[in-house]
Amino acid sequence: MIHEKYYELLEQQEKLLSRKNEVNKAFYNGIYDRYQYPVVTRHHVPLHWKFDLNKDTNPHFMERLGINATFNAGAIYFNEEYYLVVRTEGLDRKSFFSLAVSDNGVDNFRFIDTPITWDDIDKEETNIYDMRLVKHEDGWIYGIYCSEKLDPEAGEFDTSSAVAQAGLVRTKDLIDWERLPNIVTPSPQQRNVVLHPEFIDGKYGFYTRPQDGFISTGSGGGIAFGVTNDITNPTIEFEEIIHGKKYHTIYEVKNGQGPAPIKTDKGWIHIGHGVRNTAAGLRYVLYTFATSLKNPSEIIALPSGHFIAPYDNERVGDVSNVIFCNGAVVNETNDVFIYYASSDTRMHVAVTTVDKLIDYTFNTPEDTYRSLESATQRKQLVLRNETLLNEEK
Ligand code: M1P
Repeated sequence: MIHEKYYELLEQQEKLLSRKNEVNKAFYNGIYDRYQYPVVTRHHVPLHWKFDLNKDTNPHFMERLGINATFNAGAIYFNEEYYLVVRTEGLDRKSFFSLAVSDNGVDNFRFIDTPITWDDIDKEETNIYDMRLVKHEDGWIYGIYCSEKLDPEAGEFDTSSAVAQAGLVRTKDLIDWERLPNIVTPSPQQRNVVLHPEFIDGKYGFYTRPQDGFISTGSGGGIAFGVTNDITNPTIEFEEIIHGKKYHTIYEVKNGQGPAPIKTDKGWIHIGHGVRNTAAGLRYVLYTFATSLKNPSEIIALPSGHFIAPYDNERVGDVSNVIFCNGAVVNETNDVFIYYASSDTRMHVAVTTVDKLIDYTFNTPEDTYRSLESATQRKQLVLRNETLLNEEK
């Protein structure tokens, strides 16, 4: 017999799931709209994923397998619906992937089916997270995720040193997934590996993020590009850094490719994250750049500063002061839905258009890398505007 509390909680949850999400009018930058509410939180996870509904075995209706957070979702626009593959973190700290879908991309996201699983080909793999979904021109939808295990070199009493690698899966329908071998690269560790959606001279192209350590990137830390011939046994022999970390920028400590780049008439538009250190710890923000249509490893535009940074309540969570994005989709009317997580806790959406993304990426001034030059850059804007204002008087 199902516990009566289930129906009470279900009614409450339905109010959350069906709540309309409006543009947040208090925020304006002309570049994208923010929305009033997060699009997916741990409260969106179905009750029967957390509770044993049976009154005989769960008389107090306790959560048996609680959920801690829902964040860093991969995204895809598929069959005219907006799908997220959500990093869903249980109270046991293990992340797993689950599918949530909405018909408008900004509200009414619902978890469907069951948590995603596939053949367990690597018994050392402990944690899995941050999937990038890519519909490749070969016809498959690929997912690349971070596959984490205890560092085999860790000393006897070291129970926290970990190794991150790029796990690879593919699917045709988002329901059945085939696990392929991890992507092998020259770097000892990898995170933020993303498949380019098109063949590059007949090869599969990847954005990678070589790193020496699990958190500290050491001699790595930039966004790199490399190729492989065989996606079913993927080895990238050579990775070339195309956008490295740099002193006194938003990506001073490290950076990483976000979702797969978006193809436009002017170039591929990328959304990445940049990390800098502060007295309060690492700060993660998003930025954009563009690569050439002829050569997706050649940067042709790089606006200064951040594109999306933690705002209001987004600042606080399990890992505060973090905005992270590994999912963005474009629909048939060229609206761009950027799914970003705040503070490793919940998912939000920012909505813009392909035209606005191009305008922002190609027309925002570049970083001058020095304060006085930055002041001069702004002074020129002020003077041009003052001339215009005087002319219109
Ligand atoms: O906690 C912030 C982010 O840290 C890592 O990102 P990166 O590899 O760029 O440092 C990831 O663990 C990511 O999941 C997390 O959101």
